[in-house]
Amino acid sequence: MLHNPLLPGFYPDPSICRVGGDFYMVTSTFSYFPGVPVFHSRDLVHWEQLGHCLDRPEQLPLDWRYMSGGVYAPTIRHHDGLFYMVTTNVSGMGNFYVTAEDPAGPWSEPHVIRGAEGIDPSFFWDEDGRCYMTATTDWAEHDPGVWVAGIDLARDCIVGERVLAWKGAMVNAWSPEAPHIYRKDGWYYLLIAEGGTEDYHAVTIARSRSLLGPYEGYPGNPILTHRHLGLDYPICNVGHADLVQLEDGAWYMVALASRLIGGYHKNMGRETFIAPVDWSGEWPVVSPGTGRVEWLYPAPALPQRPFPPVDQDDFTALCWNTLGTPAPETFVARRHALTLRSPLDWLVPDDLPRMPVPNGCPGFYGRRQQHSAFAAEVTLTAPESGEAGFMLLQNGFNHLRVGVTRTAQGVVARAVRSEKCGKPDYLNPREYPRHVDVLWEGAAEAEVRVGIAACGQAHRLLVNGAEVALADGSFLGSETAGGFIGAYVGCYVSGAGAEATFRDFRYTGEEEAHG
Ligand code: 6LW
Repeated sequence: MLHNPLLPGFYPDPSICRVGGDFYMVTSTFSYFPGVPVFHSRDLVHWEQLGHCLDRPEQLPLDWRYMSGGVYAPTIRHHDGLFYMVTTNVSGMGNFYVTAEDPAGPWSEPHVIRGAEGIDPSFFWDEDGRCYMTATTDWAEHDPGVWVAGIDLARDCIVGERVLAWKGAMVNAWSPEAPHIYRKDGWYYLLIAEGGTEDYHAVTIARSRSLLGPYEGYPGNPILTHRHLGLDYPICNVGHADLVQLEDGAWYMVALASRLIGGYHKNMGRETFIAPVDWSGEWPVVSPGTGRVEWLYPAPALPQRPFPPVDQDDFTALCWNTLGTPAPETFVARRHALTLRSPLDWLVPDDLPRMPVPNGCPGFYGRRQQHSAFAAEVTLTAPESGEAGFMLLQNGFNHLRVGVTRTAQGVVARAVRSEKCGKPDYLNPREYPRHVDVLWEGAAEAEVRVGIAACGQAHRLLVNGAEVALADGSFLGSETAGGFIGAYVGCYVSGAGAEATFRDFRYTGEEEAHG
């Protein structure tokens, strides 16, 4: 069966393409590094991560203090033996693309695209081999809508005028974005998202006989939305889709959606889901029979080809990320041991020293929370100075953490709840107040096992396997914390010169059965 979410955890804005019998998918990663994970499947059911498109600092300048900055929606396409990934770095170079012969990498240096505005770029090659680009208009400059134009990939620039292709199905549609173009039965189909990436999110479609339009909306729009299912429906925010056709002609759609946990809380942010599409007629019908994204679907008629499981205790595995583009001296990740050094005290309650954007990650190394019921633990050595510990981080410093420090009285372990008020995305607490509550404090040994476990919104903070504090985790939901990302569990150090070693990481998770 196809189980949703297809990619559980913070994997928003999915884009998919097929090359022969292989499927490839990418998602957005904002201020986490490496950026844009590349996934591979041979049956749409089982997925393995091959690598990242942006795994070198020079490809990905980031400002880690703005966690929902960085890399927005990517698109992956394949043409003439070359893979293309085009995206937007809103913290720096704008719209750019990278290429690779092998999707596992290495991917090229960034090609910044001159003359392209907006976000959510996508490429389309017409039958004559010419390449076109589509993206959102810059809404500060123009009416909200999506544009299309020719692109010269030899000169990395838009050629001719950017034509406003479509403004969306709804009158004064919110956030028309995520455009992709497909060629079918003599038509150019333009798929977009509108309504914004929260509760009103929807997928709509238009078509034209001419690539540059004018595009005419499908009278049956939206072709997919959950906005009419109410705020209690367990899968919400459905939108930002991409379509892929199998060799046997069947169509599927991947899209982002959020799972509600213990009420209207989206702790894991926006995840990747899949649905079958009936495009035997003029217009695609998504999830025929129900018209909404289901937890389970029959698998496509493809040989099932699973992959070996990922070693949970391997700090070099591809699921690990730093917050921001790391400076080499701030972390050393080996198979079963991780050393983190912090360039600064990034957890201070109220006064992050105003500084130029530190190029290093501030001392966080984590992986996504992927289950509504999970347990994660690691053993660490108490740092000589500063703090080291384990953290469940949403964004803007909305986090739960178990930290270890050395004091005059010896090694102290502390369970902390930090909730930021005001604009949640910026990490600089100087501008926005935050509440930091010490939930528990106690003596610890120089080597201590710390962890966080959750079942729904009941979050337990652990020291040496024992629960030392219980906290409601609903403040970690992205709808409360804000921003475009999702919760990470990870190791951290904080405090100029703080250094700690971590080993024996374990993450286990389970989901309630559906269907
Ligand atoms: C993405 C755009 C969006 O680029 O949010 O709200 C941006 N919709 O499609 C980040 O996910």
